Amino acid sequence: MSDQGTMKRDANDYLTYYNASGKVRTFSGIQPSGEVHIGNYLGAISNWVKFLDDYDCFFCIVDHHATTIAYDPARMPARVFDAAVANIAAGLDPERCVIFVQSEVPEHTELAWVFNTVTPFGDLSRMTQFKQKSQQHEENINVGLFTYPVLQAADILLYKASAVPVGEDQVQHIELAREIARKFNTRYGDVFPECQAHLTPAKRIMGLDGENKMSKSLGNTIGLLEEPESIWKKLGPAKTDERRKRKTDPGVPEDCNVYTSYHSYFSSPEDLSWIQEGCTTAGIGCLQCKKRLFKNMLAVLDPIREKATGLRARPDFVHEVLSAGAERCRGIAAEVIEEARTAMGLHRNRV
Ligand code: AQP
Repeated sequence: MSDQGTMKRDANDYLTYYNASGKVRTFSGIQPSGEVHIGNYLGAISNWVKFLDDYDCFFCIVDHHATTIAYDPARMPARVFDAAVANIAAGLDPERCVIFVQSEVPEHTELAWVFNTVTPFGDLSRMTQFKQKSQQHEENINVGLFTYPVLQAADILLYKASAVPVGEDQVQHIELAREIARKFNTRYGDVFPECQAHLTPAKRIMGLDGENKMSKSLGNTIGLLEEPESIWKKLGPAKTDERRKRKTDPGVPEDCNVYTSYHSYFSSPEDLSWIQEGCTTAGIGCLQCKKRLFKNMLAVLDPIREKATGLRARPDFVHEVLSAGAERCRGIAAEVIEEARTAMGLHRNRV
């Protein structure tokens, strides 16, 4: 079945792809590089769920991306499965979106090669994530780490996705993907849309250390599916406003990571006012404040964890979702890669 839609400029003059039903495509991905955490959830996955009604949605477990850092091959299948479980449990209804694994659609890597040939080396060298990851993984600065954003551009544009809901750390990559599409289109004709990043208010959730972005690889996370006792063990010692050395010292909620990164997104406006009043007058202590956060977090996380437990008991269902997703994607990918090859003259003239 052909998936052909149309390309038009949107209200902001970005070249946009509309599928055969007139819907804009969404693509986003998550690396199976560790436990899915509340930063991933608040910054990205919860936003993906909001796209389900109005967009043609594609969500990918990007395993090729995860191989750019050292990993244990024996654990990768379980990580991919866990990522699928966490995302479905968090609200990615397989009836309303496509969920699949990147390496099961080989055209991602073919398109990445094509995009390598239109991506300026200088642009890639300016990518902040490459600089950070090179420092974190000094012993393994591989070319894949450097060309990571090119593969990411291929992931998105292989489905002609225009809307890309991500956390703030990925905005630079999405802007580069748009430039790559423009470079390709200028050289070979309009094949790819000019994708745009979509952020949530929780675009950069800080880790429990209060110093770095919450990151799977930094050990500063609260897992989306983590058991309550384990979450509480982490929240108890979590850094708060340094002014509050004693319970009688007033504090400033805006200078407290527990308030800005977690309460802001898990707690009700009434609870936020209660903290504002209690913290600034030293009417409540940090422990009381954290206990309220813990209760509010569990109200959101308990149903997700319970759903995940149900999914783990039905592994065949999860694998069927991923297999069906890959099949759907391979159909679209074959058409788009053929369009790109033709535009580039990569076909034989048969007589
Ligand atoms: N702390 C965060 N706040 C808001 N959004 C975040 N995202 C990640 N961390 C935060 C967003 O989650 C989506 C999936 O991320 P990813 O797992 O593919 O990549 P990542 O950004 O590399 O995630 P991590 O946790 O930081 O992993 P490691 O440590 O392996 O590098 C993306 O949309 C991302 O923006």
